[in-house]
Amino acid sequence: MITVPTTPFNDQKPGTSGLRKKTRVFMQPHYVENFVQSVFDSVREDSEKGFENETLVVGGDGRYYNRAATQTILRMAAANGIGRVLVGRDCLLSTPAVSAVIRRRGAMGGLVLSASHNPGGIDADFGIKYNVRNGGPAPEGITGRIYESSLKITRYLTIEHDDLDLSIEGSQQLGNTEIVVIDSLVDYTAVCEELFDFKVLAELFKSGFRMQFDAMSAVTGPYARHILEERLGAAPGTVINGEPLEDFGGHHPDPNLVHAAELVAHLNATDAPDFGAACDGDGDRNLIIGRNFFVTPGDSLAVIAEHAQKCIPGYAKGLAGAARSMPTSTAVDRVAKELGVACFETPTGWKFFGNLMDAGLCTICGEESFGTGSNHVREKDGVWAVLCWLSILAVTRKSVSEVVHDHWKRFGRSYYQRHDYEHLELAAATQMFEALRGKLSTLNGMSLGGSEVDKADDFSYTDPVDSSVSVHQGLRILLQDGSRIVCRLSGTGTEGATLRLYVERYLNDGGDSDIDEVLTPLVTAGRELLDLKRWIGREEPTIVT
Ligand code: VG1
Ligand code: CO
Repeated sequence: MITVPTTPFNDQKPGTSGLRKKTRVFMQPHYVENFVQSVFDSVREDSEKGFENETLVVGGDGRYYNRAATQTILRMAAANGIGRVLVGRDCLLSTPAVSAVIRRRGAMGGLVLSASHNPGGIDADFGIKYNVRNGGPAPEGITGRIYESSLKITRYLTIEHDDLDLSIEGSQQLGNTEIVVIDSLVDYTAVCEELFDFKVLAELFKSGFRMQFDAMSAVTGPYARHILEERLGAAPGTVINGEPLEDFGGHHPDPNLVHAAELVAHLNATDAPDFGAACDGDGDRNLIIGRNFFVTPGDSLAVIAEHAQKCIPGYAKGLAGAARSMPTSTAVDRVAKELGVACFETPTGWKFFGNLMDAGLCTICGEESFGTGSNHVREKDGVWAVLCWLSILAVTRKSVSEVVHDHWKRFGRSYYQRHDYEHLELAAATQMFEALRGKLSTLNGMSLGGSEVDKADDFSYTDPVDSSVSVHQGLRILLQDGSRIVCRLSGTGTEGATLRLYVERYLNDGGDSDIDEVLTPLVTAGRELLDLKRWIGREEPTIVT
């Protein structure tokens, strides 16, 4: 074992989902080591059994630097006396698969190497996230401790050893630590099989149903090929961009209408398949589309909650509750109400759902950012969402568009959009945001976007399970007609700042109004409230989802 002296970096504070930086930042000497040692130092005290009796899971989305960082982590795990490390073959594990492995193998936690939907490459982004014993992202208490540790670090522990061959499954020794290279697909597939009726889904494909799945040259390629094509009998070629590449083919592995353009074009073509889906870099996000039809993440969550009990065996007993992040549309709230269960509103980021699920308060949850999931793991899960939709389509024998239209007829529709303003100068964005925060208390009663302000606040959340409080989780302006304008600064970017402006208006109109017409008054009001022109010199967003 070698003790390497080091000095702190002052920027290792995990954001919405782990530590994300430019790849070159991670490539600086000691950078990965400092962060990983800070994780080990912070969680050592939580281990009653002692590290030597614990298992750690390591895997990532295959982006540039994934392999090098994995080797560094393995040497450090050995030096820190961790008993066993399970690592995905070729260092690959999707985020939901890491969660599944942690839970099924009783691991103390896992390190996920990914910057999710951010582009990959030496000049793009990298990230590391620590997940805890329940399989979910470390809650704020722990990420806070990791950050504190990183500010005080003076040394890290490693051993001298050549890189291991991680391309073949099996066990090898690294110092006193057992390193087990595992099949990346097995645990995850087993979890899916427990929830879904593979026979019913296979019959759907047998009946001539066609789909296209875009893995965006990221980690879900092998998972989707195995489950959809090999297990469920979808036609070969159903999965496109199925090879995980270090730079995701130069694209953003972000499953939305802009970045999944190839898939969208297929679904809008004359010979379009019945169903289209895509997942992000690390496999936790999903895009769901039908022929010429986009399902918003908020509607997708609501539709899955509506149909889960009837269409998916894993939820045959019904839902214990639902949850969504604050900016996510309220569509799922109406379903929960109809089902007679609670719906929780949490801050942005999956780590807030973990306690609710562990306490049995919620079964299905989601975010507007193309994330949906359930208590089968403790991460959002892209392939799971696809299997949910396949199950709904198999049982109802309706098209994607019909399923959503039926939902709107029954529950009404939350017209919803998120406008992102990317690449902002950090200081200007922060000042703009603070200026709006300062104004919130004066907005009550003001007429805005065709209604009146009912309540304007800076969202704060008290966890119903452990009573921990998270403040400053986004500004929200609630109008009397139920519409909302929400805004927050992104916590996953690696450069400058990104402002997110979310607008929602609920109408019980069958769902066929023009979305731009419905939402424009709210968008305009939001832009004026933020005084965008003054602070950032433009009003048009970089991307609308
Ligand atoms: C974004 C999304 C948030 C999501 C997070 C991580 O965070 O808005 O809903 O949980 O990304 O997703 P932010 O702070 O940039 O708005 V992933 O797929 O990057 O792990
Ligand atoms: Co992701």
